[in-house]
Amino acid sequence: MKRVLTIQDISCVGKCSLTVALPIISAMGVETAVLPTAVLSTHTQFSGFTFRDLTDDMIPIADHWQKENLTFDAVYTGYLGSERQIDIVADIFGRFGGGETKIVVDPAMADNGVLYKGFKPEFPAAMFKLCGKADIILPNLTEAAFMLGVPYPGENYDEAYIRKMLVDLTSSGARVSVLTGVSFEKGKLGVMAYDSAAGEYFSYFADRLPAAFHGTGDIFASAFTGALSGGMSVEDSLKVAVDYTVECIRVTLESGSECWYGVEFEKCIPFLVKRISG
Ligand code: PXL
Repeated sequence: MKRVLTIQDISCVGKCSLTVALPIISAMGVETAVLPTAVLSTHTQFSGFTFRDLTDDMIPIADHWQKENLTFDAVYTGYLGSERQIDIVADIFGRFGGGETKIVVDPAMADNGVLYKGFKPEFPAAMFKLCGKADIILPNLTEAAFMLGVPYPGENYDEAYIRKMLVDLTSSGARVSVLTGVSFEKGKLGVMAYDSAAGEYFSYFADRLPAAFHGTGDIFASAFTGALSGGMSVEDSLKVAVDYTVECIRVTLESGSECWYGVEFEKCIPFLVKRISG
């Protein structure tokens, strides 16, 4: 059985990070080991959340796994709360990466042109360095702009702009860069990717639905990692992740019982399982 390690926080309520990665990757038939970086009562878009930092537990946990000779088919990181956690994650990549193990970094730290609450302006540069240790990185346009130190383009860009951004992202050292939430045509939304080893671009779009929900980036990254570690190509894994994310948004809109902090990804797990079964 394939085994993924995912490193991110537990937001007890909020339909993001580990409460999304665990069910999605497990449902895809991949064992999901977790390294929780912190426990929050909710994600940071709520006000008044509690925060228990688990940074000091990360190295002892990794030490134990090494003693047990555990290995992973992929290591996938999402929201990380501090530069110290980034340094520890880089160390963990060194211990468990290499060979056939795929490293996936979702630099979850910003959206809609702004950094999430609590991040200092220096944080994106540290995250960009971590991206350099990844096989595949999955930023949205805001995160890419922060890491590259360029203004957030909003909706004012064309394909040439995105291609350049993708190439610039691989200057970190990441082999494949993926930009999420890209649109070149009214009514369409999707992803564009660049494989720096092959010098090839790839894109995949779906119908844009009339709503945006928090947490869909984590759903996308989890479905992508599950598909990739299950043996699919990067391109096919991106298609699965786009299709699943769009289905989650569609079902949530249809249900009429939308909650502001997330989509009804749970209802769409049968769709996902069917989608990867061919
Ligand atoms: O969805 C990304 C995410 C993960 N974890 C925490 C967050 C957020 C986004 O706001 O606050 C704690």
